Amino acid sequence: MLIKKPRDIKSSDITPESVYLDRRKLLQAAGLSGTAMLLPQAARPGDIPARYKKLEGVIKSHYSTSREPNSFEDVTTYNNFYEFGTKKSDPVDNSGNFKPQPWSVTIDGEAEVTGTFGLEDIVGPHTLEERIYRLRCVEAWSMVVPWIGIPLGDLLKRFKPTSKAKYVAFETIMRPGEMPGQRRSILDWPYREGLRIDEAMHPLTILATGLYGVALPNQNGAPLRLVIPWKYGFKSIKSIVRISFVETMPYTSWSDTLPREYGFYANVNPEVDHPRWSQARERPIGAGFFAAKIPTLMLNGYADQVAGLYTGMDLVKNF
Ligand SMILES: Nc1nc2c(c(=O)[nH]1)N[C@H]1C(S)=C(S)[C@@H](COP(=O)(O)O)O[C@H]1N2
Ligand SMILES: [Mo]
Repeated sequence: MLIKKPRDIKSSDITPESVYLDRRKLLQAAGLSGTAMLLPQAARPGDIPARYKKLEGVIKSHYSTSREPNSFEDVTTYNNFYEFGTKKSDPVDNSGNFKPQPWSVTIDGEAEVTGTFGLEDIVGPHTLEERIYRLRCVEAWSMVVPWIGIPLGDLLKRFKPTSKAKYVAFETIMRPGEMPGQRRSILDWPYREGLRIDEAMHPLTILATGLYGVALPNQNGAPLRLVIPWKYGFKSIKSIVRISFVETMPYTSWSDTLPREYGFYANVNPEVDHPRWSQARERPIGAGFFAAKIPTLMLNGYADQVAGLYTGMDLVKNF
């Protein structure tokens, strides 16, 4: 199907997520920077073990959904991170020896500024924001997570991409000694992902360094991972060590391994099913396995904000 430009969307098409996103505040946030206030951390459901480092100076973002976040336990014990194994419990069980510090990220390709930078140089100059986003997995489950991070676009602009930079490619660290899944050929390691540059620059796209007020647990992609709220979870690549500005559509782990099942865009779309299951509904984690599924929203509820990126594109072909 073709999706419409935001202004052509009838009120009857407007997704229920818009009810959760305060549109007036969204507009404010889109138009004005620096309007967010420093607010105290609200009390959070679930105990956060003291070993996790608290992140300071975090501001609340107007881009958050007001849906109830999943518990810290849900968010950190039900994960996909194949570097640690393919079961949902493998990442928490097998990532204890992973060392996310010290960390550096290489920025290369079509940009005026390139090089290898320490994590502080990458994230340090930016204000951390809390963004409550729902992560919708391609496997038809979802979770609401209070992420902490920076808008990816703010970071990318510092490296002055050239006019040849049409896409941004990302790579996960290769560390088979600490990542048992990498000792088996589950995927063509390292895990790689990519975005079109306009998707990467969109204000909803963030690089996360934490969740629930603390630094990212290993199983969630420490110390730096992508979160793109309108795309299936697999686009949100974890433990990033390389960001490359490239001219042509980059290799991406899932769509190049199983192109019939996973597309480059991987936009959440209830009308385009996975060849082996429906994408029309999703199971909210935490509600219990037998709880009713909820309808999946076009672009995960962010059609108003991001449909314009795909104007004129056939989203069945470009799934
Ligand atoms: N490097 C890497 N990144 C990854 C994955 C992975 O296996 N390896 N799994 C992806 C998938 S399929 C999902 S749904 C999300 C899950 O993120 P979470 O565990 O923080 O909920 O991570 C994504 N990022
Ligand atoms: Mo996923």
